[in-house]
Amino acid sequence: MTPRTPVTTPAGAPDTADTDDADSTDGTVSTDGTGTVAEATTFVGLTLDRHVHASDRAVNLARDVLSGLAANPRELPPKWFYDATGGMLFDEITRLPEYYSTRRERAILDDHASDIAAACPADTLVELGSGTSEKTRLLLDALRAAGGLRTFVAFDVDESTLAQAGRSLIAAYPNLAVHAVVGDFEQHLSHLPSGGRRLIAFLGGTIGNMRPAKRGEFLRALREQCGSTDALLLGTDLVKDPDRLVAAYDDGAGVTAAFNRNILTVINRELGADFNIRGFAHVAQWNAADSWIEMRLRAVRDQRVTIDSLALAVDFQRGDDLLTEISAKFTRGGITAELADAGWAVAQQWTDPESDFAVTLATPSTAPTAAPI
Ligand code: AVJ
Repeated sequence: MTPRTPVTTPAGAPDTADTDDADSTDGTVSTDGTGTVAEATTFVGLTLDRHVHASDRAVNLARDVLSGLAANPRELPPKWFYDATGGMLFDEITRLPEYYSTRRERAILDDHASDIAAACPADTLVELGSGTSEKTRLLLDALRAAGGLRTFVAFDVDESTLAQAGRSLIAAYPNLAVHAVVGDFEQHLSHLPSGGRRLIAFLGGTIGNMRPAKRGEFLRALREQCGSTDALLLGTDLVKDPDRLVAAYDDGAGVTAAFNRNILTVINRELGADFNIRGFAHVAQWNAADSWIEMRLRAVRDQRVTIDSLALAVDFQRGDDLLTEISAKFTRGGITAELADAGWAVAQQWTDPESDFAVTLATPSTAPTAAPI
């Protein structure tokens, strides 16, 4: 069973609770300090579930770094960008002139949140990879206006981001139960709180960080978790002029470069490595064949990196690449086809006037299509 930590925050009051060591490992439900057992589904205020603990994090990072550096080509999963600094750098990216996608998606949600709420008047909004939950408010407002909103489930790998977002949300929505779940959406989907009618939002284009086979697996797993009245709201970046795409991932101010290199800082700190971040250049390229942007770190000189926790030394020759992220770009038809393959029927699809970004609302189709053999 999963440790569950009700954070003792009266609705609407400023939250001073410390969530750091508040979880119990025996799986019991803690009390809220008044002697009342807090139920995740009814507790108004902030509840936190941890599926990833600080100790798992080190183990998972070690495993990913070990296999990623042994692979050819070398590769690291982009989820490791997002420590507190990485989250701040990503926030900064969303405000860059070159990085259009956050603004485009927000414009779509601004225009269509009420259509979304009308099509799926959910009592629970679930946001996967919620980050700072900023755009979420547009959806929360629309669902609240539609009448039945009770619970917001924020699902993210980074606990500090979640706790912060959760606190500001309960202050803004005093009658909302905010359920923060620390987890990895590639592993812990089956732990999503169930019950009621759920709108599951996966925004920002984050699905583009997965390769097509992974996306299929993910969408099928999500479909299996969903009942007939649940719906998926999926944000995807669209194919466009490669120059604009590359600029969005290689901005003039160098924020994306700092974001990219931050993955090395995370590994240095958490695995006792000695990456010299100035030894790696930021590279962003459009891969037309696979329809994705690739972000790489390229060794600017020959160098040896040691990783104490792994008892590992890794040699880089000048020009060697480390792939840190793919960010796939879609077509409207491609999105519909991938969803259909995974058992989802598109109910509605919206784009901004420039067709830079798409937001798709999909519902479970009668039966998920079998995975290809
Ligand atoms: C948060 C995954 C949607 O792929 O555009 C931004 C991350 N990487 N700049 C994206 C990112 C470089 C972003 N997502």
